[in-house]
Amino acid sequence: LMDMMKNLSLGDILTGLSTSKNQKDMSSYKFWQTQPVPSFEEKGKLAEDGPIKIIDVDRVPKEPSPMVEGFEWVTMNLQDTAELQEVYELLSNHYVEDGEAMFRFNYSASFLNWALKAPGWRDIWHVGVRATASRKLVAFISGVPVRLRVREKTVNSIEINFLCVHKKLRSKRLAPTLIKEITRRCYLNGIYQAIYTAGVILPTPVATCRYYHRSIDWEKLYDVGFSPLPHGSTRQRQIMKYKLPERTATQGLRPMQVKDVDAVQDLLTRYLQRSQMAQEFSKEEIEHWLLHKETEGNEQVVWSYVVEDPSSGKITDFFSFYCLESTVIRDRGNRNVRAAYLYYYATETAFTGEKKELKARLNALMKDCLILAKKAKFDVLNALTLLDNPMFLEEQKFGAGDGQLHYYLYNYRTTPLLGGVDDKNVA
Ligand code: MYA
Repeated sequence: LMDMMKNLSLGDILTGLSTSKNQKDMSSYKFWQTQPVPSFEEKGKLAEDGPIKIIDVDRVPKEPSPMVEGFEWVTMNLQDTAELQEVYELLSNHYVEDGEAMFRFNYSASFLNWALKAPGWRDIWHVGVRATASRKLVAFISGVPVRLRVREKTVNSIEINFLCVHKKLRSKRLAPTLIKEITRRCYLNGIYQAIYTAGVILPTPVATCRYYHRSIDWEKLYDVGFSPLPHGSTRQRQIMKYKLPERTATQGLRPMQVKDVDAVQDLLTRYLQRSQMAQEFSKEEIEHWLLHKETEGNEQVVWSYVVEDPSSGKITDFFSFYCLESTVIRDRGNRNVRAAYLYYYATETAFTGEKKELKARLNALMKDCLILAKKAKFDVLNALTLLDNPMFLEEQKFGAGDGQLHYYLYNYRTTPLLGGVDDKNVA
């Protein structure tokens, strides 16, 4: 979801969170009403958690449904840098934009390589559509397998992402065709559930979060039209407001290394137990998702830091962020907003301290996180209203964005995890 800053208070967000205005009626979702997802009315109420439909694999088609005349299905080979580059180009020109078409996500090829080749990845879940004559890639959808815990049950699922149709082929019902094709490929391979997020309302979110933005280079964000100049403030005052110390303050803070994988897995697993829905990470996944691999041509995508207790040598905290730039559309790609997205974090204080101490610890860690993001030349740090984020968003001068991110489950029923931003509902 692409998002811009808006002057909203956390209170506004809390009250507006679960009411989605302008929601279409179920009968107008011609595609989604045919799919195993809860209707808006049902919202997963009154039923026990579990699959909506039991899939009989023998009845799943062995071949894809026919593609529109002039186009054909392909399985992308992302080991081939030329094909990775094609996916990059499709997305950089046609992927998600904000509502006013000022910015568009510019996921780097290194990012796609990271996100699409997570442990357990298979090329069959990198589905493309090419124009038969020109061979041009015009649409894409992808998935990577995840073990997802929803409340107390673990669901073997796929995380669907990067659904994209070329701008010239929009509104031709290609998106449902892509969704059906990746579903077929999952069913044939023993995966019957999926998780995905979107900025649009579909039947039916299990949770909804809002983006918050913490300016690091306010002047640049203002110049490209990302941040407003609040009424009554001045440029100078805004710059001062977001000034950060030169150096981090937490004792024992250092970049995460391979040797920390076990400790971070243990800490994060315990920390995520506090949320109703979260991924379950293997050691291999912790290493993949949190540690940058120095290889030729691979730009850094993820930054992770741990706090090692100087006396015991124990890892007591960690935090991470990843890089996702956005193109400033009116600049014809000359300028980017270089955004860091707050990713996973955890702290022992959640288990040992009072809420007050947890809040203080998180604020200290996030302040250091901002300092490190600034050092890595980011313009802004983005975070969602999930985990314990509401405990530090305001104190660390994050401002509310104007969009929401909705979380969906496919072929799985559970009562909504909605309920307010300090519910720590999703992770
Ligand atoms: S979210 C990011 C989505 N991508 C973008 O926003 C990029 C820019 N936009 C585009 O490329 C196109 O506009 C897209 C739609 C491709 C989004 N998720 O082909 P159409 C429904 C699901 O005529 P187009 C992400 O990647 C819409 O309500 N459905 O429309 C997660 C309508 O259905 P209905 C969506 O504009 C994706 C139908 O599509 C979305 O040309 C998770 C219209 O189709 C959306 N974001 O193309 C996918 N947007 O008639 C689901 C619109 O019912 C995965 N629609 O209203 C499900 C699990 C599958 C695996 C299961 C395994 C077990």
